[in-house]
Amino acid sequence: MRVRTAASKSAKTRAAVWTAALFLPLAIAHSQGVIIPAPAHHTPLAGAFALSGTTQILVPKADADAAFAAHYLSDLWQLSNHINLSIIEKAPATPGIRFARSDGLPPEGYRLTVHPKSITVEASTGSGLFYGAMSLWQLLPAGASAAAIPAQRIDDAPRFAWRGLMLDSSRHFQSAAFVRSMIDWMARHKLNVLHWHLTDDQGWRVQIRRYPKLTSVGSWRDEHSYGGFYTQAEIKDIVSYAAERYINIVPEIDMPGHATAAIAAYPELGVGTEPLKVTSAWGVYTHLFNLEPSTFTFLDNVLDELMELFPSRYIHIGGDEAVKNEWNASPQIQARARELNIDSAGALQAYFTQRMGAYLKVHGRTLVGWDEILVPGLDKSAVVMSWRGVAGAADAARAGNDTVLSPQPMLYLDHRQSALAGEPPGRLDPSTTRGVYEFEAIDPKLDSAAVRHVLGIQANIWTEHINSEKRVEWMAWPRGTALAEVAWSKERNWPDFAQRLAGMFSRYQSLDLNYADSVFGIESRASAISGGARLTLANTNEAAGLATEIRYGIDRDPDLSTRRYLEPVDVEFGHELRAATFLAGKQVSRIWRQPVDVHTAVRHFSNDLKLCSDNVGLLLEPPDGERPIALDIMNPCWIEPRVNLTHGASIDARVAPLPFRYELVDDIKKVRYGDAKSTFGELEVHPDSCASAPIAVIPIPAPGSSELPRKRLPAMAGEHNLCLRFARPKLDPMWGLEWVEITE
Ligand code: TNX
Repeated sequence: MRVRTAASKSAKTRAAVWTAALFLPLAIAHSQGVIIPAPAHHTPLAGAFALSGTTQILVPKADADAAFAAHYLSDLWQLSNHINLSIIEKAPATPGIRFARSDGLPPEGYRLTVHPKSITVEASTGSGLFYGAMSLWQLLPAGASAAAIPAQRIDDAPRFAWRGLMLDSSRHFQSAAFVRSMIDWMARHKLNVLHWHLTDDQGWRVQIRRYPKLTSVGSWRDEHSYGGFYTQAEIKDIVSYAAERYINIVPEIDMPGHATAAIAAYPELGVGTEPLKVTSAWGVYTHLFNLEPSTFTFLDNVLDELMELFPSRYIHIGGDEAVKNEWNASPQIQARARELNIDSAGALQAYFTQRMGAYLKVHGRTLVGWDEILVPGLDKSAVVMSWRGVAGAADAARAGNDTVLSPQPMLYLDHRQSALAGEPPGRLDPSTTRGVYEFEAIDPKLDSAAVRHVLGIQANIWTEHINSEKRVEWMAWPRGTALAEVAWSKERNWPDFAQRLAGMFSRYQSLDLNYADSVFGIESRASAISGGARLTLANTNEAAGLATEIRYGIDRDPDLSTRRYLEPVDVEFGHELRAATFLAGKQVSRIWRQPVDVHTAVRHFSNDLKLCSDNVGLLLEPPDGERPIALDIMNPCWIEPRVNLTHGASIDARVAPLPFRYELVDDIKKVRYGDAKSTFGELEVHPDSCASAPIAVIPIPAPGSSELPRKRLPAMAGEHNLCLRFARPKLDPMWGLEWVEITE
């Protein structure tokens, strides 16, 4: 027996826990049902409908929308349940599913009635029929080829008209096929706006016939080794694919800032005299479009082609982070400002916004911009997308402008979604699924007139750190699932949502979505025992209040028959602890594994350490693909807490070079470098405070990832927090601490 429990809980506690677990299924039967987003009204009825592979779907004759919804549903069931229902236009003899038009139901709304002898989806619009179908899809448990669907009536309509996700295809490029798959996932969640961030400093991604260099030059970086763009044919195809699924694509051409790729292609658009390259670092650049009439002509021409491609009423012109250094320093811009009688760079941007808004308006379109566009005098027709928190939205709504909330960090899906090991790279400060779920869009201080200006909410997938399509999926779902519920449903109930999410996870699996299971992830701590490690496991705060249980096995996968985790588990060296989270008898996390060896209890990874500061926290992957490193790029420095140095100690560490690819404008002055004494730099160990004299300075032996030679730390009375930081010769690379191990 390799499992020893560290302490024994009383039989009474155990019995209580088990009783709670046994009663759980009853609680589910009384919940709001299974559908995400939760429908507005849900009424259980008597009996059940027996759905199986022979059930037929009846659609009204010549109703293309109904036929599309029916086919979409049947295709989905084919994928998630391996059943193939036939679609017919003549009433069947056997009980079936029926799509029907019903006037008077709200736009996008639907009624779904399950009777023992029939299922009916009714709506007045195509979108309503489609959403009814998406709800019906979820009534069949994933994987089941037949089920008794409880009779019920659902009357549903969305809370918000704008239920959006933003995809950044500039920083990293996704294939057209991936964008279509993303659209499908949005449609399944009744999300209806895809805000497509198509241009930025790091790449121009939309073909413009009139300006071929925007893509031949502007969509490639690093000497043409990274890039891509969407042809107009691909875009048209994606736009109509989205429209069929009731998703409007709002394209964004960012201006006057985030414009480096365009200026690299056509230098005459820029302010400076130096030629620019499409940038391959992240951050905020000072390159802005200039204010020449020819530049406005260029932008108008680009918008002309954009409007041809995107029928959307809303066109996004960015407007964010337009740092005015270049405008302020340029004699031409200043001369132009005098001509226009404009006395500040801020007012120049307002003029710019107004100019573009007027052009869009003439063409029957509405300007959308990030909250920087909200300055006195902004045209009332402009839509303000608040991202620097939520104040921009409240101010816009009060000013009489429509607004969409997409505040960072809550709805910023480039943040990692938990502090668990195993999250892919991203911004460090976690934005959890629960955090998204608990986001409240309506400021209670807004009066009803202002509330009417809140169009809805949106989560943004910025992709600086999301370099693959699989990772886009991981970052998008299930946070997008939580967003969908907040955008659609008025009621909110986290435990109930978490329960329904478990069912959704099965659908994700059956459709091969690389979703994150962080909500139900397992945190662990290890301490040393003789011959092994004692592992303490817990679910994260997100699961607090949910009836989750962790089950585990040693050298075997956990399942309902393996032990439930109730107290720390001792594992001998050479063996592996495997654990997973279960909710109501269903495994809801992937299997977490901890092989136990002499390092398990003593090795601390960057993610487990405290950072010395919190300026620009990122989780970054070293070029050799080792596990991501958590750090503040302004000050890469970690704290190993409470090390007993009474008898001295040994320190081992592994370090990795991380490319420094950040444009920080003036803040770069605050980054320390050039303080190294050896070729590649040194790891410094400071006791108690980073300002103290180092007790060890360990030269880095090689330019790549490496384990440092072991070093002795001198004896000092008592426990000390150790500050670990690097001296480095140059800005790039910066060193990351992968792990540290301190032993007596
Ligand atoms: C700020 S949000 C930006 C983006 C970055 C993002 C990273 C906004 C309107 N501008 O350019 O990608 O932060 O989280």
